[in-house]
Amino acid sequence: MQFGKHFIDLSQSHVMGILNVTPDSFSDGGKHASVTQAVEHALRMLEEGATFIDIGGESTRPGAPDVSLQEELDRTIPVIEAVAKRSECVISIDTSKAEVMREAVKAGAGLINDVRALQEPGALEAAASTNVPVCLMHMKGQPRTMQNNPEYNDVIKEVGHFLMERARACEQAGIPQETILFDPGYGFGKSLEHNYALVKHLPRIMSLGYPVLVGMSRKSMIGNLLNRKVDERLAGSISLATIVAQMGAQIIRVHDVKETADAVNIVKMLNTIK
Ligand code: 9MG
Repeated sequence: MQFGKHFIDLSQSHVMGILNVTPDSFSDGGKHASVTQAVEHALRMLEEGATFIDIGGESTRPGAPDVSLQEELDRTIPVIEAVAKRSECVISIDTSKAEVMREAVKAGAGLINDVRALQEPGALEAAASTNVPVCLMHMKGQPRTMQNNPEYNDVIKEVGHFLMERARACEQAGIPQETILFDPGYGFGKSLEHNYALVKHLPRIMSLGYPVLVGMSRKSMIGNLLNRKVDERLAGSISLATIVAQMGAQIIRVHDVKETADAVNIVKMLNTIK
């Protein structure tokens, strides 16, 4: 798939490193200091084996405060410009705002990652105008309330229907089918059982014909099952990354790039053995 100026072979799994540029992510030693630290973190993740760096300025955790357009631009654009200048990776912009999509692609982003699947005003049109691929994620409800007893009759079917509907909306807006990725949205309006059903049946989502991006790194679906705090979820995160890599997931979005890249490389080796 072509991501801006970079072609990436999606016949194998790739690691996407998470770069949150929210105020709590880096030191508050001034704007320049935090851009420098963010870029250093991105470069480290690339050395460790990431193909993609996902840059986001709005936290989607339940209860996180809304961020204004200007604030999100101020947080993300200088970092995208600096990472684009210093590396040859695919930069992904994690946003739901049309204007951030446009400015991020101008600054060097090659993928739009939208947890709201381009449902915000102007997002479809903005994404179409950029000519870069889009990742459509399933979320039931809104971040603030999505974990209040989410219910489904058939979670796999419902997630699949939603993603196919959004793909149709994209195509009607002029986004080519071959530039769309799907994401089941682990942890976004799902119980523990819903999340693990979506792991077990990820091949059914993949059979819809779109490459998939998955994000489970350090999430509550690991912490709640294993009774682990956020900083104790590495083993669970790697286990899940290994399972979805073996299933053929194309992009795995993670905090711990080095360890995940090792796991993905072991899966790749096994898949070369006859
Ligand atoms: C921004 N963000 C947080 N979690 C995510 C996930 O699971 N998938 C995608 N695509 N983006 C996510």
